[in-house]
Amino acid sequence: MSGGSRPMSTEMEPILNPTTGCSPTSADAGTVAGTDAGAGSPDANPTIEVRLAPDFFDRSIRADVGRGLTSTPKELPPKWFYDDRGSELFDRITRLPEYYPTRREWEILRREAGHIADFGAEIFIELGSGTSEKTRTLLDAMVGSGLRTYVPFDVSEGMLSRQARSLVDEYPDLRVHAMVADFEHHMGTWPSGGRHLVAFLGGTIGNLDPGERKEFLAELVSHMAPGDGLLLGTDLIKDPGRLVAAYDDAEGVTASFNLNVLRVINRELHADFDPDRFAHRAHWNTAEHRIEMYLDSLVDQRVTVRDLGLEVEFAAGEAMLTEISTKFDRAELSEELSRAGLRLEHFWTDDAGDFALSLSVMT
Ligand code: SAH
Ligand code: AVI
Repeated sequence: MSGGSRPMSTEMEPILNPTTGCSPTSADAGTVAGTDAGAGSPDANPTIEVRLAPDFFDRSIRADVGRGLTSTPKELPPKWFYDDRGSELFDRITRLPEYYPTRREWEILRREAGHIADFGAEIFIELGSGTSEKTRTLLDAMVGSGLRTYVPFDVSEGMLSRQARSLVDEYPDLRVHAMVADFEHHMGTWPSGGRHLVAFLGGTIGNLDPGERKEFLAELVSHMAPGDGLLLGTDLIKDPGRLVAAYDDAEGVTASFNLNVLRVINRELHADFDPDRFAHRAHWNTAEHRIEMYLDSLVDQRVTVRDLGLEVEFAAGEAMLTEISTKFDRAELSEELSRAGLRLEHFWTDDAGDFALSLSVMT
């Protein structure tokens, strides 16, 4: 492994738990914390539980890239955007004038934090937590309403452990149990012992296709108890011009974010992608109501992925799909949730009606 910026960094070696093959570790000096996150007073340090097997990234990036580059049309899954550089670029995207979702969701969170705190969660899990920046608005309200444990859950270990460390300083009365894990594989491995609220913010559910969303919700619900809640951020269908601009900003930050996936593959699999020979493109697919991000090959070219023993031909103009970002309306969302066994209780939007935050409860 070369650079220190892959999603799971090597700064902190996981300590394997021999019974599970997983790795509960503490952020300081790698001692085993093994605390019961549901009881007792909070620790001075966060628990950082590494659920990913040590070869997780090697195995899954190989499988994903091998499959994606040999399919027609070619595609890559968005999970590989988020090495340290990708996470930083995403953070810059959230501040761009064209990228409204983060600001809009934050507006709703500020307005509804009291309502959400009234739900009375004792354990609050956030899937794909990233910087947990917006979440602090909720934590401020929830700590006074019985919240005992916050579980940020993300594949990006570097970002997650930095955030977990500052969260324990900011919220001394809260237990922080961070999980380095994949929501497509490790759902339900979080602490038990109280009412759960699972948050999935930012519209990340829209990065899954309909089949993946169905599987994701079914798996999630199978780990929830009646009365547990799902707090879900979803971007809404709107004028395609605004949507395309949000994914193709004037400064080119989204283009760098998209092209970064080629750098990740070059580093991790010894490939020789030349990012200057690809162009970022955002397309609104009306039928599927989603933005599709592509990398278009600018020339006829051959790319070698040494670790996979793979040579891949790209024709000039050939498009490779790197991300979908689905946009919803209330009726469709409510239907999808209800098919999964979740009853929509609240559907809040920002004043402009751009973004929705919903609270649904397992029946
Ligand atoms: N929730 C934050 C961050 C969204 S960016 C916000 O609203 O701003 C998407 C986040 O999901 C990234 O931090 C990325 O590392 C994480 N992520 C992507 N795929 C994941 C997966 N399969 N399992 C866990 N986390 C994932
Ligand atoms: C993380 N996810 C919700 C973002 C989105 O809007 O689909 C990722 C992103 N891709 C380009 N810009 C932002």
